[in-house]
Amino acid sequence: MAFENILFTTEDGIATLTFNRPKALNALNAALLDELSQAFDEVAENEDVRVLILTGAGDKSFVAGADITELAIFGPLQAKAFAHKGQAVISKLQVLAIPVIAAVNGFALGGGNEMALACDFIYASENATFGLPEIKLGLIPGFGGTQRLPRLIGANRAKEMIFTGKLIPAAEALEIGMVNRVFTPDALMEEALKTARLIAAKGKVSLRAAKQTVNCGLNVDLATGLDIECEAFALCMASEDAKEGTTAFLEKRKASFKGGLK
Ligand code: CO8
Repeated sequence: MAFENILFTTEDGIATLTFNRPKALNALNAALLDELSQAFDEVAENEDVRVLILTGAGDKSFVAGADITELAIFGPLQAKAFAHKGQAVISKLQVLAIPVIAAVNGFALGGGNEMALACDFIYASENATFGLPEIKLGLIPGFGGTQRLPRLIGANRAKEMIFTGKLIPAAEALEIGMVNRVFTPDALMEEALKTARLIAAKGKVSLRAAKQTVNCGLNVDLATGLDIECEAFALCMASEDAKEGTTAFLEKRKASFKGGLK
């Protein structure tokens, strides 16, 4: 499938997916969501992709939300179907086995903020702005924001953002723990790539196990989470990567991970 609303490239095991409707501040319309779904399938099927970075085309916006020109004429049933569609695509993103970094380079509003929340962590440029402004449209977040934001920053802070629709700058997003790090606009992509390269050099099996274990653990009690960790740890031990990593340490050399189970 040729993409018209996103750019999708892969280099040295790092895939970069760029939302590409800059005239509409990269708003999410149905066509873009279909392309995203396809791209996430391609990432999931391609064993050579080790890390995915999401960003927005242009210097003004990551994603300014769902496309309001489409959304404004929905009846309740169409709205429900569209919310389901967006949630399904964003859930597909969240369950990707590989690490995903959001490089937020401007507005990350509504569905755009919700997309970033489903990534493993967010880097932001100094000019980034976050928010769930749906309440100002007489709506509520519909792409997972009422669920993922409270889990990340706490119910009280999430409610304040959702009830007021207030937009917050990158520095505040950093302070409340929504964003991991903030860079100058020029440095953002290079820093995201730097971290992606650092991650991509690690063992494939242990990376996947680490992501899955953290994500599964967030939805269960501590004892169950610790059991999940034990099982995943044991699985890692069976990998070539674990053999290489421990041997390299003992031989006082840098590990060279190739991935793959024995
Ligand atoms: N949808 C469609 N077009 C958009 C959107 C959007 N979300 N955001 C911006 N645009 C368009 C503008 O209409 C404008 O187009 P044009 O040049 O043709 O007039 C162009 O992008 C540039 O925007 P502005 O001129 O407004 O740029 P400013 O710098 O003045 O303002 C803002 C930038 C503050 C980002 C402003 O555009 C804005 O407030 N946008 C809307 C933000 C918003 O409310 N987002 C939430 C949308 S709702 C949502 O995401 C719900 C998700 C769940 C859906 C559930 C299914 C039903």
